[in-house]
Amino acid sequence: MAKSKYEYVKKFERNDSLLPNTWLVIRVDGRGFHKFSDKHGFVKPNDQKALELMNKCAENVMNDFHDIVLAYGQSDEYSFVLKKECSLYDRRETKIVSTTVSLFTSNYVFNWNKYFPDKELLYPPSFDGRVVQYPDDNNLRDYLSWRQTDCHINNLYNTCFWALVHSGKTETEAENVLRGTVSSEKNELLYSQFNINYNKLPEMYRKGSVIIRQEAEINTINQKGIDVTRKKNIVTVSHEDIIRDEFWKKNNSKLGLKF
Ligand code: DGT
Ligand code: MG
Ligand code: MG
Ligand code: MG
Ligand code: MG
Repeated sequence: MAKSKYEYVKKFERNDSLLPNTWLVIRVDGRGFHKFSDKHGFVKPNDQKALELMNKCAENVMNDFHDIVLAYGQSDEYSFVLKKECSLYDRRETKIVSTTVSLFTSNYVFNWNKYFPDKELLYPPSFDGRVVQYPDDNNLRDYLSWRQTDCHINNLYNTCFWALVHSGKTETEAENVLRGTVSSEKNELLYSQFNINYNKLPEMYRKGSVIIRQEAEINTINQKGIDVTRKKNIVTVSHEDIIRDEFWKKNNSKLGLKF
């Protein structure tokens, strides 16, 4: 086809190819979820259903984008790790980030009613997205450790904060009690004042959610109508510790890592 005289406008597009042979980490994060969680009456500090909805969105993103080898989520955020050799959209940054964010967001809205059948979605939620490139395996692992540590620090603080508030303290008083305290003091406060053993709280709250593909045996019917068992990689959510070696030793070969 002959080119139109308008064709030249394409030359204004920027080349935004990401570096080859680097891990790509896309992080999506709820926009203004402080307000969103308040308006929708999320349980404080952790709303089981809201977190399960986030996990569902991430599972569906992974089922659509096969280059994602691992996802980690906590609070209103999810990180997706794309394998080094990923050639999705010729590694064009805006394509990769924008499709991930929009697929995550549409899933959030699409699945809302399944998780909150009695709660109307009051306004359309949105998520932001970014991509970070990690050439080095250790940096990738440290990135994931950073997010899981963030989950732990925030959850310990928030658990104390809301226990204090629910016991009658004002938010300012609760902040004053917690100011300058270290982890062990927060654990002690929960135990002595509220009889809460922090380590017994649900793992999803303390550690966030990790999604990888696990081999599973699936029973299906083949084209001849015969029952057969097939091995299939299924995206699986767990709440494991991804800071310690154990997780990596177990999953290294699957993920193409060597820790
Ligand atoms: P942003 O990301 O800069 O647009 O602003 P926010 O408001 O989304 O702030 P962010 O992402 O730093 O913090 C997440 C907020 O979402 C935080 O205020 C707590 C809230 N949130 C996340 N998960 C839950 C939950 O399960 N229950 C409740 N009540 N709140 C949650
Ligand atoms: Mg923020
Ligand atoms: Mg947010
Ligand atoms: Mg956040
Ligand atoms: Mg098109």
